[in-house]
Amino acid sequence: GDKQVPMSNLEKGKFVNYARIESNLQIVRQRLNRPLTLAEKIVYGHLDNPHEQDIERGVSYLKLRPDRVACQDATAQMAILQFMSAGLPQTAVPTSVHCDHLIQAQVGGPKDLARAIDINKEVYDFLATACAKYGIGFWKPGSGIIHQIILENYALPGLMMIGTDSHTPNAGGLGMVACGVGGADAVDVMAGIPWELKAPKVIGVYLDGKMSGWTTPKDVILKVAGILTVKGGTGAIIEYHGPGVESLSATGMATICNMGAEIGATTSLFPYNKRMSAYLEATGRSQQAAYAQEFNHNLQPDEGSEYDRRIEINLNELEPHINGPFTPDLATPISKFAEEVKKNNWPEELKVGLIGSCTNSSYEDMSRSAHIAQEAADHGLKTKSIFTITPGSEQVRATIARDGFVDTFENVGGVVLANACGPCIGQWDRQDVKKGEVNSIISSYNRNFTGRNDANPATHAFVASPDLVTAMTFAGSLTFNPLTDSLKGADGKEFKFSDPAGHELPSRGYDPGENTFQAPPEDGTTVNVAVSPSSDRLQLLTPFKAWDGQDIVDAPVLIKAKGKCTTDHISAGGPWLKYRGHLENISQNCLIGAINADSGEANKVLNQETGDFGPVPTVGAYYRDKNIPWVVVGDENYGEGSSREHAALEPRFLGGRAVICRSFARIHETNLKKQGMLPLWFKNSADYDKISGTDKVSIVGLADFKPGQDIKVEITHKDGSKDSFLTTSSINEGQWEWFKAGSALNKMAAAAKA
Ligand code: MIC
Ligand code: SF4
Repeated sequence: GDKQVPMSNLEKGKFVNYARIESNLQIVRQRLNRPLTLAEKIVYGHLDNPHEQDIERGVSYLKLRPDRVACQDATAQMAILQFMSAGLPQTAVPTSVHCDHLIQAQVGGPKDLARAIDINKEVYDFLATACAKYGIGFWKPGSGIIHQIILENYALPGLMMIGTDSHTPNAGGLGMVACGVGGADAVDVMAGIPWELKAPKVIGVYLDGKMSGWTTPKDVILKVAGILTVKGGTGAIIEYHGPGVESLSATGMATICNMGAEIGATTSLFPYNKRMSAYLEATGRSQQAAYAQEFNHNLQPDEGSEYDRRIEINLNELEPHINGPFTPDLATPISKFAEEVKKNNWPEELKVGLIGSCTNSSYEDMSRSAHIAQEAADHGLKTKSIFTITPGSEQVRATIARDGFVDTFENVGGVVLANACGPCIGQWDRQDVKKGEVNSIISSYNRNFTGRNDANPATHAFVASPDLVTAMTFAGSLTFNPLTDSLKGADGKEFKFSDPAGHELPSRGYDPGENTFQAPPEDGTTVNVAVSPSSDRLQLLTPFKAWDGQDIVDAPVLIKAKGKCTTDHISAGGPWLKYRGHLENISQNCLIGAINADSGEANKVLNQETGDFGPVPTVGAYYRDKNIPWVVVGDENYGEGSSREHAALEPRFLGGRAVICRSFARIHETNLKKQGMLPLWFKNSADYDKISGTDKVSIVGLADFKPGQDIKVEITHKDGSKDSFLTTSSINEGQWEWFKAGSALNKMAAAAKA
């Protein structure tokens, strides 16, 4: 029925639209005439035009109408700057902004937060006023990490959300199709334009058995990451199902969905169940839980629906895993880990254990870690490694403070950091080791790319469940296996940890803590959004130049990147986050982490005009100022990781025109297209070896290009000899228009004028 159930307790007059899903599915079912997976039901339930939309998994581009948009502070600045250029009075769908990425961990929660509010005042003011003006809910610094706040307040079964952060899929723990996107995609939806997504394939993960002991939901995804690898989920939604699902809490399911980002999945999803309704009720949404129950037929996969690939995991047999170093898909079961540490010469001493982050900071996670810490304390132990705890939200922080877990952590030497991303995104003033010193850390976070947490490329970062992280900090060693090994208590007696136990939900209910939400005023039209021309943090955007209709001729290869080139390599986090609203300034970090395939070095490339070597951004800007277009060459899964569109905006700003790779990560490929860059795929992957950083390339036949066609690339080597190869692309008609206009935003502006 057309019930009026609010989408959240914070937004007036916005209602859950299950009726649209129902009617869309009636149409789609008639057309497809086959059983549908859960992912398909929700995705097709949000089609803009269910009658005419082509629907072929892995092939068609779908036009979708998401229910909401979420942005975090490090990506919202660029998204809002772009939205401002669209000149609209309000966002077309409910939107929220979350201040979480810009808070550096130094000494502990309250002091770090106060310092961040001071240092980032200009940016927070900009975001707060823009949110008020455009009708966006604003979550102040200290409120918590975007994905935790979304789960607590906005995520709902069957709805669809896009978010300018790659871990947006966290909301799949409540049965929502939630996808990470670049800012420009978010702007489309905020401006009332449908969101475009290649119809996802669906990978089914069948969970059998029951979770117990030291095994946690985190281990499900660590295992899946080992199976699928960092690019195995590309273009697919991962749909979990089977009897094992019942043994997972909603927040545990969220952990699994969150880290689907690490395997490139479009999103991950669980069918609606009792554990979800329990979480909805605990977070003040009984009405929504009841409505979802009524709608349950559309929140489960159809009997007989088919997956593009099927994986089976028996939870009875699943061991805890530790993944890493340097990549989240290097999965090792705990029983083999000590052996691997020795074999690979990974530094055995564990310097730091970090729990929390958007992946693992639920009440349940914290209660299990506190249980482990208390047991160690009962044996008179303090942690041997540094131990940090980041609560995911103010609500989790207040609740674990009330219930005594904060005391437990602090008693054993733990430091409770601000409710924010902190060390997860390199916002960490780490003092215990020097840059360049080889060392190991382990976290309950999700990614562990080189240099991510502390900007030290010699740090070996591992990821595991909060349970393992907590236990290992008491041993101070990577070779400790709490399932089998003992520790010596203060009394000299050996003891073994018992199985961790925790609480899915707080028995006394959540304590909301401080109110950190700013609702937009009824009418924001008179609010003034200020961007100072002299600011080094914020800069209004200047439109990129439209394409001149000519081929790209003799463009130097700025860098041929070797191996893993994530968005952390292309646009690093940590200290650079402060320039996320200032394109010119942040462009100084463009590709500085990428490894030059010709030399094996980072941030040193040949300037083909002068013959000198220089930093990547300097050489890029040199070419730009001489009107010389340039290109980047990359390997597999280029742009893996973050949704940050800066990784596409920066090369474009510095005069880049194309990126030629063996393969791309989904969000980054779209971000490049949006900003008027050409993402081209080597048709024959071996052609990567034909090209070097001393070559010039011409991209030919562009004037006659039609989507679907190959694009020819001609190379001139340094010695004058020539080569050529073909590239493919996933550019469709609409996206080709973006390239021609110079960017998607230019195209939108032109359409608005017409
Ligand atoms: C990350 O985990 O890498 C981030 C920082 O949250 C990014 C977003 C960003 O770069 O601002 C992400 O995951 O998309
Ligand atoms: Fe923040 Fe880390 Fe989560 Fe990204 S992965 S949103 S940086 S906590």
